[in-house]
Amino acid sequence: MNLSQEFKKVFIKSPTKVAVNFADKQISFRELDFGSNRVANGLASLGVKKGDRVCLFVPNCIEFILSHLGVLKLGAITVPMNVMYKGREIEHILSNSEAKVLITTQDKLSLVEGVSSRLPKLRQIIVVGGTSTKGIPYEKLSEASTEEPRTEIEDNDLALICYTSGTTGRPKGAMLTHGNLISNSKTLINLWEWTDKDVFLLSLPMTHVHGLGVGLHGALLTGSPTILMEKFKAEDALSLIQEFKCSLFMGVPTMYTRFLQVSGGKAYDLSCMRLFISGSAPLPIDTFHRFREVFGFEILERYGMTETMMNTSNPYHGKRKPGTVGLPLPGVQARIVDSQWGDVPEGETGEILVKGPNVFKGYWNLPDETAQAFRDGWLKTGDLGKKDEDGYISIVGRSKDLIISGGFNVYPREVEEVLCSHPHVEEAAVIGIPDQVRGEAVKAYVVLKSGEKVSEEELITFCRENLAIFKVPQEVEFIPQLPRTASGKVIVHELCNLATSK
Ligand code: MLC
Ligand code: AMP
Repeated sequence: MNLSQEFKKVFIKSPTKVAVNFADKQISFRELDFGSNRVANGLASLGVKKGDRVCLFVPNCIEFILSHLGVLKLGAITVPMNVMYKGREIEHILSNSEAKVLITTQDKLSLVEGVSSRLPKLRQIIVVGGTSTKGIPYEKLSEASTEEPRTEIEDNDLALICYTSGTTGRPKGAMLTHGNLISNSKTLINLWEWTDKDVFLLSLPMTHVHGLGVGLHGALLTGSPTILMEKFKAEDALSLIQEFKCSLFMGVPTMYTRFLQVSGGKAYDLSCMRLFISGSAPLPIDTFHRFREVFGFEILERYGMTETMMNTSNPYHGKRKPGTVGLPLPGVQARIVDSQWGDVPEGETGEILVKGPNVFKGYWNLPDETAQAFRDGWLKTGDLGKKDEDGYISIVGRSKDLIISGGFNVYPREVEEVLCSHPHVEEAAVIGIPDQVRGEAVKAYVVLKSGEKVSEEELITFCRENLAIFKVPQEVEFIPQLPRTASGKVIVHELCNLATSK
């Protein structure tokens, strides 16, 4: 069983039906099938083989989908890369994944060229759109044959490597197999009663598992048309729902906050909608209630992570409890344990562990980190949760050092490393502070080298040059020294107290 075979069953059932609508372009399921065969054959002619990594550094567009499907058909592995990433981040992902081919857009070429001399494994750069004479134009791929490639691909073969969880300062590549992705998608499709009658609005970036694994794959496995947006904008999303009679939407909590900020939002006719789903970050209870008041829908909240796809979901028919992420998905086991590895009683907080066919194979090329992520076959999520009397799980915090801003993960260590690479910075510590719209924002405490001077703006600009925008500190505060324990560890809660006392 592999994703391409599973998609194919749908493609041949409704070949002429619109599969994706993007801006003024439409593509049918047959065109997706044939177009992705062309990409696969084009990539094969460049030497891409089963198991090779192909990095997609492209915003949401039809070429992204064709490229991803083409990569899968060859048995190669898609490495999606957030288009907000800057040189340092790009270099790490391309280098660590040893990607053979990079597919990108013309406006990203200068960023890529800045690092490509240090990437000996990167053989080809394919450029979508534009008129650049650099790289291979994407159109060249679409000149290849439409014949279906013949590759043996098994459940346990890798389909995706998604970079996440840089607790060590550098993101790690989570390896997801065809089996992981198919089993999880099918479970969600059944649970959420997703069918080919649905029309799906996809505005999440397809460079993360929420947009790609849950969103796009779900639509392709059900045969429901996808109305694709390059980027989320609340007013545009509401207009598209109305225009295309969408029935299904998935978003991060920030998107729901933005919907509620649309003036005259109530005037949109959303009677075609069946289900609004939220995940990737905690949905504030107030947002759940206000969304019901204004738009008349109870948002269904679920919980997942890159390493596992989805773990729990509120029910489709039963009670959706705000502030909870619902029940473990069918086939997924979840435990909540204390530090002694014992299950905590109902209502008490512990770390959430998960086990099931959704759980990833490990971190690419990092056997030690992979081993540390598991214990006795259970994945340690680093999320702290508790169960109520009905078994619904609430996420109450995290034991891992993580900030989630707008649904994107920020690992303090990575930001601290960038700050410390500034010539005037002695040391830095980064924390998450509450943010009305994005849930959390990044704040940095910085100690300057003796006698040096640099302004908050200069450091923010420096971070903007080196980090994706969502990782850039919103505030930088200069302090004479960082609070530390006797053993030299930064006392994060003291910094948090300092931030809240402001
Ligand atoms: C955007 N900007 C941000 C930002 N996001 N700045 C700081 N933090 C962020 N998180 C910048 C933009 O570059 C822009 O800058 C300005 O803010 C306004 O951008 P916007 O797009 O209009 O922002 P906003 O309305 O706040 O919406 C942001 C968003 C985006 C929600 C569309 O954050 C987003 O796409 N999030 C999705 C994250 C996601 O898919 N996560 C899934 C991970 S998988 P300027 O300078 O141009 O004005 C996972 C597993 C699971 O977690 O369970 O799903
Ligand atoms: P990522 O590594 O980007 O996949 O992010 C995964 C993390 O996002 C999880 O470990 C949780 O901390 C968080 N997360 C995902 N969904 C939810 C949710 N519904 N509520 C709270 N946190 C969530």
